[in-house]
Amino acid sequence: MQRVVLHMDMDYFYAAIEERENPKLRGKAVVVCMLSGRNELSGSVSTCNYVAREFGIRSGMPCSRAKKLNPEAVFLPVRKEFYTSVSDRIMEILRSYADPGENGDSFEQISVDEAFLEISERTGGDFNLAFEIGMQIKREIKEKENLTCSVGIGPNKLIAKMASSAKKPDGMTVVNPQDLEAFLWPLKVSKLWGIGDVTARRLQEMGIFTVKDLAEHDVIGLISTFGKSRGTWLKQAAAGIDDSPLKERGGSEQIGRIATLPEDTLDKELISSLLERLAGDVIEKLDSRELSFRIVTVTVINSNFRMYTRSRTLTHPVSSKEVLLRVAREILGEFLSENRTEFRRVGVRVGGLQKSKGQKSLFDY
Ligand code: DCP
Ligand code: MG
Ligand code: MG
Repeated sequence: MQRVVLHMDMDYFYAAIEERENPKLRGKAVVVCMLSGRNELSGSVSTCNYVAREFGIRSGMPCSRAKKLNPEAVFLPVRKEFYTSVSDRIMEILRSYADPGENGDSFEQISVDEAFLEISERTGGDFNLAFEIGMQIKREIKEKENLTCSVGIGPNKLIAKMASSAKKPDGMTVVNPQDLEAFLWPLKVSKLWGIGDVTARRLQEMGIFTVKDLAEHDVIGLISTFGKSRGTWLKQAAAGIDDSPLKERGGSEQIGRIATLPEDTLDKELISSLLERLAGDVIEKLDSRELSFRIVTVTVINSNFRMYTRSRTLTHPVSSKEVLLRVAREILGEFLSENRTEFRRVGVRVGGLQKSKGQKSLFDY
């Protein structure tokens, strides 16, 4: 069956959320800044809306430079947690459009605002149906979150990813297998997903400027410059070939809290009560995002500032404070039995996060 992959990327994501939250910002240049805290505008630009982009403002540039480019722009500080909660809801919407896929191989979130969906089964390889699914996704995100996104559809991840950035904002680009070359070949090699500045420069030195140039280049020449695997990859990518599967991310994100004890101590009760408070905070955060955890990690820093960390992995994801506390106390007990130096700080964090399905504790199983 013909494979169909969809890639979605939100438009000017952080700035779009800020615009949505404050309609007075509409029409103005909005710049979201990662402030370093030293002084006003000492950080870098996280992102900006399309009005700001017309002034040449871009992600990554110093905020002070952005201010020079457009003194009238509205500068806002990053609210990462808030954006992440919006992102989580969008990802849930997207996930519902992906093939059923059992092994986490039909949905892959690759950043806070983008994801791949395998839709080969749902569409039966039909790109017109894929287009309809893309439109539905855009409609649902618009309705539920009042935000726009751009969608790319292609026979693999490489093409889907490049298609979604072909038309932005609020774009939709479908690249049929038979249109592959027409889509890819006129592009500059630097536009090929996976080619960075260094590779692009080296290719240019070899006289390779467009993807077509790359596709027509002798593979042996590429291999001798870039090595076997990279050389073959370049040749294949230029032909629009990519067999890589989707991989559900194992939730590398962690949520944790750490705090200093009222005094350096080895008193189990004292340490436990702080641990309980921290665990409560962690659970609150998890609840607000409807997440369960599978990994519990406890960290202690003793009065000599040595740090000890130990984790436990549960058999099922849970969201219960009781379970978190029980496991955290167990680890703490081990640390206490092995250590004679007083503890100064303790922390608890959870990982292996995923959306809760309602279960509250291990005992529900
Ligand atoms: N981001 C960041 N720092 C960067 C790049 C991005 O903090 N150097 C954050 C802010 C973006 C979000 O990640 O809103 C998503 O990144 P994108 O590259 O998808 O950029 P945008 O969504 O902002 O804009 P576009 O419409 O081009 O996708
Ligand atoms: Mg984006
Ligand atoms: Mg993105």
